Amino acid sequence: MPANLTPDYLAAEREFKSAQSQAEKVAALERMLATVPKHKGTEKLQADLKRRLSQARKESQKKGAAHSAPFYAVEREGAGQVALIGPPNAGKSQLVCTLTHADPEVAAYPFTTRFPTPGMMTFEDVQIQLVDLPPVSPEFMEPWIPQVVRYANLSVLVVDVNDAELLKQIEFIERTFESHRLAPPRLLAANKLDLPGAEANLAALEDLYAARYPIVGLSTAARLHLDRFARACFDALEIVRVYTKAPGKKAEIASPFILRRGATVQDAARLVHKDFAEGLKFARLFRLTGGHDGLMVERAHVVQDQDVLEFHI
Ligand SMILES: Nc1nc2c(ncn2[C@@H]2O[C@H](COP(=O)(O)OP(=O)(O)OP(=O)(O)O)[C@@H](O)[C@H]2O)c(=O)[nH]1
Ligand SMILES: [Mg+2]
Repeated sequence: MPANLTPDYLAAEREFKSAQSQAEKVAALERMLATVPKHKGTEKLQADLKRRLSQARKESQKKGAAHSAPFYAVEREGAGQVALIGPPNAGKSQLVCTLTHADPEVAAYPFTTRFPTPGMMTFEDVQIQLVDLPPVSPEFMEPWIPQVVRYANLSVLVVDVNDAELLKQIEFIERTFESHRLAPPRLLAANKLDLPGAEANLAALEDLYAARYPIVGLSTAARLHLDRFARACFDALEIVRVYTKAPGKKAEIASPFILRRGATVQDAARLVHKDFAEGLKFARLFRLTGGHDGLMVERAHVVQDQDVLEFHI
């Protein structure tokens, strides 16, 4: 092995070794070939890389994969980003079409979706970003999906509750998440509840998986339980809404501040205004839904969803 390989080359070689898919291997080999020092001492290595690259390209074409792995970063917007993961034809795109203004293609055949499509779903007074993704299945998975999942705040598993392959599909997706070291999905959305026999299938699914996931049965087509789905996404994000009010005034309910569950009055103050954060003595706590009227709370007090805070400095 020639001694003068560059750090760029060695990094590309490490990428090759950890490549999970054929497309990732092709991309890594391309980078290795581009970064290998070009001189007499590396001629054998260059020839070897070219041979391996053409081999890897053939393999990736066989599997219908792309030549190199494109990267799709979906910029986060709203209170949280939720990646929709599921087998082909589960209704992921239909869900995004129905709940947001986005318009990904929906079709009765599998592998319709090829690219990520974000859209904003309204839950009460917050916007949650859903990201429609191509399917995950043993036949094929776009190699960039794990990157999008890793970047999202969480993923939701969307399945067709009537699919004969349902349990295999869930197991396959769980294994895929494990092998890519992805945080497991935090919610299971069982779609197509409008079809005959779906309720019984949902009950069976709950028997098997209720201990592992919160499960929401829904029908995108019949617009059934979509509100439950939105609420479940909000809960899974583990965020809380906090409103502010000035003394003697009404609460500012137009746009809540979003905090992580477990955040304190001090964290809320920091988000609202630097002056509140620095000089905060105490806050008065109200509830948007009524109650707690003006209770005095300290900085370390943990806020609850829909708390209304009046800061005193
Ligand atoms: N009966 C019924 N059909 C549905 C429902 N939701 C989606 N579909 C149908 O299921 C098919 C697949 O829907 P898509 O939204 O394209 O599925 P997908 O999960 O995005 O599929 P891929 O992009 O291939 O992964 C379409 O024919 C939809 O009309 C539902 O709630 N009930
Ligand atoms: Mg789709």
